[in-house]
Amino acid sequence: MSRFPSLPGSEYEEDDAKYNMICDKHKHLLETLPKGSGWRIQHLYNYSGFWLGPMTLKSNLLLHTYFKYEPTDIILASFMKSGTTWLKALMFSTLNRDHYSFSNHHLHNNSPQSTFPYLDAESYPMTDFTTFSAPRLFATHFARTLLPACMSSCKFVYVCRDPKDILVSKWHFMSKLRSKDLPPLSFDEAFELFCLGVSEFGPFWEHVLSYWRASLESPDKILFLRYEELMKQPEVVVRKLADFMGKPVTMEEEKKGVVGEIINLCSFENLRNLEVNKKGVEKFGKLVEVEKQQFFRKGEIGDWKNYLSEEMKDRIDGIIDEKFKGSDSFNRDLLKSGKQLSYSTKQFTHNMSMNKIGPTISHRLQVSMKGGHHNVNGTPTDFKNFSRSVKLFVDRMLHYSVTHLDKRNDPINVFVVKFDKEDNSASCSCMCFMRIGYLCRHVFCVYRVNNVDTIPSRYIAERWTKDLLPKRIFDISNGYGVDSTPRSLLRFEILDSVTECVDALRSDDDGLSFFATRIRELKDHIFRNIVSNFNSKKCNDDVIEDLLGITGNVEVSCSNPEGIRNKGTGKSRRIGSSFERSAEKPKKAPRLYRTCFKYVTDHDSRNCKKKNPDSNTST
Ligand code: PAP
Repeated sequence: MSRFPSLPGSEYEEDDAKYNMICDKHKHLLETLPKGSGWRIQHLYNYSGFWLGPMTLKSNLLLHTYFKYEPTDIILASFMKSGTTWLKALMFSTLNRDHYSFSNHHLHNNSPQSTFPYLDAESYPMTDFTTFSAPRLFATHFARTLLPACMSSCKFVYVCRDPKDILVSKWHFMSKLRSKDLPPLSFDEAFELFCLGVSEFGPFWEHVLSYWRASLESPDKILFLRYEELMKQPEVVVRKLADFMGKPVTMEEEKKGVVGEIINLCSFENLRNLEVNKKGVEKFGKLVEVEKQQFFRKGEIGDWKNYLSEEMKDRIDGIIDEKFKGSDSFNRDLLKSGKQLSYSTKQFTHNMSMNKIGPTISHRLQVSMKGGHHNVNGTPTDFKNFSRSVKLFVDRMLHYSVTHLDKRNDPINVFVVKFDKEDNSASCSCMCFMRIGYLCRHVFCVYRVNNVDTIPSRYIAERWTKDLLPKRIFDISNGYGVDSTPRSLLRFEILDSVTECVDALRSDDDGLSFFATRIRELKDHIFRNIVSNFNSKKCNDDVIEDLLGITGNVEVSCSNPEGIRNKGTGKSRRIGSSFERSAEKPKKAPRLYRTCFKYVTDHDSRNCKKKNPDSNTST
């Protein structure tokens, strides 16, 4: 394993230290990761669920440490032998169509592989990509989950191909590159390895699904293309690519036939016959060299028929069906173009009509589901909306509007609850669970409607439950001002034990019912044998003695508490309580009566003696 020596204090010292750490990690991984048979070299290593060769594993570590992505980057992602060379040529010539004339094009003298770099072949020190102008193009065979998560803001073009053709193409390619020290790899062995998923950058299905799942998160960031679709309708795909890369084909260009020029330039026949692609080698990193002509073999759909028996075909198809079962809408449609509508597609249309979406929208959704909007003259926004709807469908999410009413039944607010019937998960637009960790009542409304009577375990906030915190926190001695008499301590101990048991058995129905039975038995026993004896012995006197600490035959007299003397007044007056004071009749404030011109509280103008001297005599 080559390490990178650096002079102490040099400006690269820190980087070199990082690189040496990567080397150590790489060495450790090679020693510890599960191994499988390689197609080109002896071993592949299973790293995070994907099979990689030792050098690609190292490139992956380097990528995570040194690659600085730009949000404008566009990445061509593919499983090996899915049409990367073709797509490289198409993407490069579509994006740079203003820079080169088609009669004297860059691709006439440079191979498609050299047009933009592979991220998987990077070695140390990594190429400086900062000089590339935006949008930068890169290619990778790494599954989406092996790329840095932050790259989710970049755009991805994912090209996929019938796995049976991939198997055949890859076997030919790898056989040519296979180390001379190893025995040749037979097609049967390659088939077996492919079916087991042991294949560079594989398993194939996990690779496809990694991008498919990412596309559900951000449908507008990943463009799915099929090799077969490209063969049948190249002009549609080129327009789609141009749109996606932010350089749509203009009317003027359409008139000039630019799309046709791009397709001809990148066609299999044209590229294969260019001198530049016939001779010489393509370098991948420092160690791998591939003859350029190896990238152009047959370029056909269905070459597998010449290699696979009926049984082999069924086995691969069965694996694909099985692996993509949970992703119905993706399913085989993405892999097989031009076939009859699959059962899942029909089911999809049916579901859409059940959801009161008419056949037109339903058809549009189908089209977008297959990765295109060309049949419906849709704009990119339409496409985005369709994809979103597809996502909703694919997610199997049911949407409920929960209306919040006031006392007069007027709506105050409407919340949208998304509910997944499969696993009873739900999310509400009020984000209550996200914010404070409790399910809101809107979700409970939906649960009630759907007869969900247990809260899914993921929503049970375990962080505050007693059994997860250190036991000593709940020790009675930590309580503030608690009664610590032996009897009280015993009572606490009993309650704690019961709570602990209930907490521990929280999600174990059998355990809970066992515990409930035992507790019931114990309770019956206590009430039958202990409490009844205890009660019969007790009389009023015992209770009084218990409460007041005196025997029942002592006379008990109670009197009101004595008043507190007012300091210094000498008067034996109790200070009234606030209640007594408020109950007292408030004294009237004296007022000046203009009739008698006195400050008085006992009369007013109606019964003033001065005004009415006889008032005393009147009744
Ligand atoms: P890679 O993964 O090594 O980069 P990749 O370019 O993805 O290889 O796939 C090579 C396949 O694409 C070959 O298929 P085959 O073995 O079945 O023939 C190759 O012939 C085919 N191919 C290359 N360029 C083109 C093209 N311009 N048009 C159609 N197919 C092409």
